[in-house]
This record gives sequence, C-alpha cells and structure tokens, in this order.
Amino acid sequence: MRTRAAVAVAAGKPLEIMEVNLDGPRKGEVLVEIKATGLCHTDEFTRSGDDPEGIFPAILGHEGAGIVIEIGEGVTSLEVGDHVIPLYTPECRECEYCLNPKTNLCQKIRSTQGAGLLPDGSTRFSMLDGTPIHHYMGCSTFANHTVVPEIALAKVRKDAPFDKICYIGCGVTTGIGAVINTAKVEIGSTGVVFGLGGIGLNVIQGLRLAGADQIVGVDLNEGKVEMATRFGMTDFVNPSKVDGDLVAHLVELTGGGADYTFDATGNVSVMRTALECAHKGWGESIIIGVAPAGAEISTRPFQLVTGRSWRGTAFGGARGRTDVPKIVDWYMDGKIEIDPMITHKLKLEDINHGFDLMHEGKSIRAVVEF
Ligand code: NAD
Ligand code: AHE
Ligand code: ZN
Ligand code: ZN
Repeated sequence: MRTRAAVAVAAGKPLEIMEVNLDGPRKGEVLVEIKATGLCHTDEFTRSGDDPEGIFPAILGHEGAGIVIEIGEGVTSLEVGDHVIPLYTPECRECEYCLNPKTNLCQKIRSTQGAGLLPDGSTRFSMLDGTPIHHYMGCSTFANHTVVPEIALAKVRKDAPFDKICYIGCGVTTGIGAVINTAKVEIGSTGVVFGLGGIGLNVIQGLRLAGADQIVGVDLNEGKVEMATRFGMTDFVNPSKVDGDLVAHLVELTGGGADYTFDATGNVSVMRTALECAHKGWGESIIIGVAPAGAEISTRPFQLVTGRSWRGTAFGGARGRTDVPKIVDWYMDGKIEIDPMITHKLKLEDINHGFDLMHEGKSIRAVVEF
C-alpha cells in the first residue's frame, strides 16, 4: 500500500512530507493506522543528528495511537479494529529481561530496532523510487500507517481519544513512571525536577500523585511556571536568576537536599546539579534526559560515597503491554490530566513547525492528527 509520512531524509534537515510504499505485516507483525502522534524531544534529538543510533532516511515518531488494520501470521493478542499504542520498549514476556522484575527493558528485538529494522532484519517502508526507509524506535508514528511487532503494541480501550492518549506512548508514561516505578517515591517526600517540558511536567504530576510534600521545578524558561504550578509544582527556580551556587540554593530550599531529583533536560551539567542537590545519605537522582553523542556525566565520587544514588530510567520503567492500558484508564477516570499539556494540534504538513515551537519553548506537546 501507499501511505503519507514525514520522512527524515538526512541529519539536521527538515522532515519531508511524501507518499511512501508500505509492505503488509509479516509473521508476528501488525499494520496500524496511526490516528495521532506527539512530538517528543527525542524525535528532535535524532532528527538533529545528535543520536549516535540515528539512521537516515527514516520515519521518526514514537508517541502514537491508532487502530489495527491487518494482522500478520501468528498474531494472537490483537485483532482488526483494536485500538493500540505502539511501544518503543516492547514487552515479550519471555526474554531474560522481561522475566526479571528489576527491569522493563525487554531485549527481544532491541538489536534490529536500534538498526531501524523490523525483527526479521528488513524494512517495510520505501520511497516511491524503491529506496528503503528505516523504521525508528520500532514505532515510526510520523506516518499515517506503520507496521509494528505484536509485542510492541499495547491494546487500549476504544473510548479513549487518540489525540490525547498518544502522549501516553512516551511523555506521560515516562514522567509518571519515573516517579512511581523507578524512584518509588514515598508520601511526604521532597522532589526537584529539572526541565519543565513534556516529560518534566509529567514527573511533577507523578510526584503529586505519589503524595510528595515539596515539588521544586527548575527551568530557564519562566513561561513554564503556570503549567507546572497547575500540575503540582510548589516552588520554582530559574537558574539564571540564582545568585551564587545553584546546588547550595536548592539544598537550602529543600531543607538539606531533596529525597528525589529528576533530570528531564538531557543536559549533562544539569544532571550533575541534580545529583548534587539530592539529600546526603539517601537522596536519589534519576536521569531521564537523553544526552547527545559523546556527552558524559561527571561528579566527585564523594557525592556517591556520602549516600546519594545516581540512576536512570527508560519509558518510566513501564512494561508497556501491561502498564499502558492502566495509564489510559487513569486518564479516562480523571486520576491524571493530559489535555492542558497538548498545547498545539498540527496537520502532518506542518510537523516541522512543531519542532520550531519546541525550540522556541512555546509548546509542551504538539500533536499531529491524521
Ligand atoms: P522539552 O523540550 O519539552 O523540555 C525540555 C525542558 O528543559 C524545557 O522546558 C527547557 O526550557 C528546559 N531546559 C533546557 N535546558 C535547561 C537547563 N540548562 N536548565 C533547566 N531547564 C532547562 O523536552 P521533553 O520532551 O520534555 O524531553 C526532555 C528530555 O527527556 C529529552 O532529553 C528527551 O530526549 C528525554 N526523554 C527521555 C525519555 C526516557 O525514556 N528516558 C523519554 C522521553 C524523553
Ligand atoms: N539512541 C540513543 C539513546 C536514546 C534513548 O536513551 N532512548 C530512550 C527512550 S527516549 C524516548 O523519548 C530509551 O528507551 N532507551 C533505552 C534503549 O534501549 O534505547 C543513544 O544514545 O544511542
Ligand atoms: Zn519520547
Ligand atoms: Zn522481553
């Protein structure tokens, strides 16, 4: 079949909207009509050329929702008409990782996924002249139709709106999951969140859900204050307005350091600040942000010797096929909010404008509707 997609033709170039060929689903695969997709900073990270795993041409996008159109041979857990959210962290339920309760990082298809291919080592997308186009994070949601492995699809209820629940495909789950699954924040804790974008706001929402007493937001953009406050931020710090040392300021503000800190910027110097403003003796700092190729984190080992822990999380520690349908229920039951964070709706033709809005700090989530 043919479908419409935004293709990343080369690193650093705007996406190009074009008709592409899409082969049907093979064994264990599913053809999905994407109804809506969010734009996550990680898509921009790869488009820009910062991603060491970036491959071009590719169809980016990993925050989508849609409907099953066709199933391949052997697919048993899904049927035509099911509503689904593609998962960049699949859940095969049988690999060594899935069987270990300490991780959500299913490795069943990680090597082909990282190479921009489906598990059989081939791609279903091509340009009309036959040039192969790579998949991205196993999802490629910047296309009206995509083919995804069965183990990388969460089946969700049919009354949930695609233009909102697409965000559960990454940002919502990552932010809330970092708090609930990774940090396991206790009632009465203090938290500091660096970066009040599409991920950081969901960390804030997760901290409120977990019953944190103090939720400090840190961002250079004061335009994020109103939304962060609405989602539970109790204190705001703009690092450019702090006189003196930012770590000392945050330690004082949190009464000796925070129980939990989260980096949602991808900036390695911010990651260091986040670690160092965690409480001596027990503070945990969780890295969510994705840093460019070649970037490295550093701190004095003494920071860890004196009881702080440095950890990281992917997809908020969530096991997608199990957890994502539950998070959709939380949204539908009003336990979490999504709508105010979808600040812009775009047509596929205008997707590059969505990245402009991200750079200008004007959007939280821009969503493309097909
Ligand atoms: P975003 O662009 O919406 O938000 C980033 C925020 O960080 C912005 O508000 C920006 O003003 C702020 N910021 C930038 N530099 C800062 C600094 N030095 N100090 C304080 N604030 C600063 O991006 P997003 O979609 O929220 O993604 C955030 C990060 O999380 C990205 O690195 C993304 O790749 C990563 N991410 C990781 C996972 C994961 O599973 N680990 C999932 C999704 C996104
Ligand atoms: N390709 C990058 C790493 C990118 C990365 O860390 N991705 C996160 C999800 S970000 C979603 O917005 C992730 O899931 N990581 C685990 C994994 O297996 O990729 C690089 O640096 O090479
Ligand atoms: Zn993402
Ligand atoms: Zn697995």
